[in-house]
Amino acid sequence: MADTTKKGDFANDLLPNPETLDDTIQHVNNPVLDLPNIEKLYLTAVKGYSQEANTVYFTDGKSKVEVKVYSEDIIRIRLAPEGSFLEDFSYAISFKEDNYVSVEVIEDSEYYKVKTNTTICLIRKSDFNISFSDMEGQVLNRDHSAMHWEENVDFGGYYVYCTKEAAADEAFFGLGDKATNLNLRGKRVKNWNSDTYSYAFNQDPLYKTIPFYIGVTEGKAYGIFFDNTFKTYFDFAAEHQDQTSFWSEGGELQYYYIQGPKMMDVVKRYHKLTGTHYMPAMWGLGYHQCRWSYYPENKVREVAYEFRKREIPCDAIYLDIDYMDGYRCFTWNKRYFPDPKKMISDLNANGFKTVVMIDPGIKVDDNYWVFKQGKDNNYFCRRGDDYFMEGFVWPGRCQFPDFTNPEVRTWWGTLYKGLVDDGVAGFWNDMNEPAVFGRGTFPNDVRHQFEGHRGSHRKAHNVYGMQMVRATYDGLKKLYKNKRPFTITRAAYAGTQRYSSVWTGDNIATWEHLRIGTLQLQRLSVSGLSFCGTDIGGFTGEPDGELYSRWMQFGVFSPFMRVHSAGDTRDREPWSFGPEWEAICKKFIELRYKLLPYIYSTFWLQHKYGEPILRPIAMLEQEKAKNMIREEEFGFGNQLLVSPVLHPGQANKIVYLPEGTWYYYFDNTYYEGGQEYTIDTPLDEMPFFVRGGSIIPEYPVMQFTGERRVESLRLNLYYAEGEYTSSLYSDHGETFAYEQGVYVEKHFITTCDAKQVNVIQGEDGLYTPYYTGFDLYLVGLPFEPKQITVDGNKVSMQQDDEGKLFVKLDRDFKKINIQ
Ligand code: MIG
Repeated sequence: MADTTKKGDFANDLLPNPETLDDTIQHVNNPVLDLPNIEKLYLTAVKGYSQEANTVYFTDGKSKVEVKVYSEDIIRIRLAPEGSFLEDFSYAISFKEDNYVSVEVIEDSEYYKVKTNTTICLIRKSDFNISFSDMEGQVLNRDHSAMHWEENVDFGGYYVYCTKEAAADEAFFGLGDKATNLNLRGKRVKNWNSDTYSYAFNQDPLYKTIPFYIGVTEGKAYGIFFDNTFKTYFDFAAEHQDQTSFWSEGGELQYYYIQGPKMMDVVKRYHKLTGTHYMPAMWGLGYHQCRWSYYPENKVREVAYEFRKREIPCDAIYLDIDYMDGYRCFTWNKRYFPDPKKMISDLNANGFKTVVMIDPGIKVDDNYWVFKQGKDNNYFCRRGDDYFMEGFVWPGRCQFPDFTNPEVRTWWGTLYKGLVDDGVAGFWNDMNEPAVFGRGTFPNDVRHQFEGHRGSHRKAHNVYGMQMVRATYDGLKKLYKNKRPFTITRAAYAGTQRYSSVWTGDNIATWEHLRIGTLQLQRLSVSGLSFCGTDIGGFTGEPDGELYSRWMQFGVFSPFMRVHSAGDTRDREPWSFGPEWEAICKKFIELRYKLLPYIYSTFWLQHKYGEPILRPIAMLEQEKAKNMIREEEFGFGNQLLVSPVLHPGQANKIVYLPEGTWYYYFDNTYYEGGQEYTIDTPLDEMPFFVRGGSIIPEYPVMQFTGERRVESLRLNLYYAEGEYTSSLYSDHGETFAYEQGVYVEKHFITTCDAKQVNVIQGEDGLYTPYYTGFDLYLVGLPFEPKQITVDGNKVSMQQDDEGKLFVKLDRDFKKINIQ
């Protein structure tokens, strides 16, 4: 019996009619309060402290504050208004504290100071004001007023608040999928996962809850992660120009302060806390074609056939809900798909992977095995009064698994077996905000097991989708043996990157939404969810060929690249808009395939080091105030910079290039960075630049990943004076062997001056790549190469089929000198 939430877990759970239960249930997880009748309660003067290893407790006599040093640069603050903390549990955090950090508590007349080697947390004795400074004494973040709380008369718990000072120049980034400007200054946002079909600019909340932000003031950055799963709010100098607040409708006031001063380091440290995405299989980074829905089987085969006939690369085809039998998850509609195994294996033989949809709503039907198993084992969510949580979704009347129960997750993971045996390679989890027709989501009184820390839907709502896709991922990992699953989810909470990629939900085929997409993906990337994409072309509405093609161009530089569209729209394949647009789409999808070794290497930097895949200009050059409001250009990995075209009929656009040197990808025109340029934007090009000094690996165009093996990998060296490092990552591609060190991360260090170019190769890891050599092409060399020496031997340049010169290199070359 898995039903570990019991009637009586909530104070008001005795109302007989489930339909009237909404909003009546108390939070069991808030300490019981006997609050006097006042508005807000604040911490008062500090009375003393005690220390246990890395944790220091301060008290004002009644309330307690915990200051816990996680690592040199990460300090957690917790508030217990009544003096007792809640059980320490988090779905977001995957990190155990570093135990080698030194923690020192220093007391002076004004402050207690909790000090690591990089960060000081100051607790002001007189009023419990908390601030954080670096070793030079520069305060990066300071309470405006001490932490406070308020009785919530609506539901009997607390509102917990933290109010910080906002510096006049301070910029704010993060918060997941918000459809608004990149810099959040002046905005108030709310986190409550919501199915927001055709959302608008500034609409909030959306599908995801990532209560993490980065503040940048005077060129220095820090981060705050408010790990609270209840409905949370953030106000970034909106209500008061000099204050930033975050608060929640329940749970504990608990946040992590993350020291910078580089934005990049803040994001990396946030990833240290919450994990990164596993290495995706290479095909997951290819081009994916989706539609609501491709059916019957003939339609799927026809789409696949067209791709190959037209020689437009594609790696995956998606089946939306109509492949199911009456929308029953884990079943096939046998009329549309009489022999799924055969179809999938034929698709596979042509280089197409099949990805299918799975929703959380399980049809109430005693003849349906999934429902039967869930019912017999008590796996479905119940309401405060013990009735099952029922709601209408695609299959009709449904019940919903409690994914916050580990036993339910294990069961859910096993349900994929049949589809996996049929050959399905990836799964798409939708509607997991959770979404219910009519009422939107579950009522608040629905009970959740929450890993034994039982609670209402108020507490579990924002993690429901995350736990669903976690169940999916964990199950698939077992079913695929050692092969990497592919998963994508619409709803998410902080840390979901450990289990899945994400997309931005039901956007619209408008130019405005193309722009919103560029903002959302940059934001998701600095919020831990780097493997993200939009519905290219727009989900609802009709794009014209130009919008579709410009969106495809942005798609090349979206970490996840998939076209998707709603059922009632016209065709959306790359050829659907006529030959002129088809040619542009083909050119850009081919570009994606050329860049795959670079993209894969960038993914490694994300997986291993927590580097975001998309990098706003603010992150590339945070010391320049003007960059805090730039939002159209962004880095794609370390070495590429793009600025998607966001308007119809646009003949050129102004692009800011950061300091350094840049080459326009399509004709290798050279630019000095640190200034703006007007760049022509013909329809078949877009502003796309390579950083000088880089070595960019490039594949020949293939129709799908792994179509053939590359014997000699092309490397393009873009000349720039100075020293630069580029990485190239390879591994087995499909398994988790890289976790055992079976990968190779190569480093190319280029050192160039006016007369010569040197490249030194180094590497880590145990894997031997399948390519045996490199073809090194040189871009932007300021001199005619006269002499080339590879590991002490003189070699000469060779000519390729197009007459271009390159240097043929052994894979394991150590050093090359060109002069
Ligand atoms: O109620 O499965 O965002 O991508 O095509 C709509 C049908 C349900 C919403 C998803 C969309 C998907 C659609 N789904």
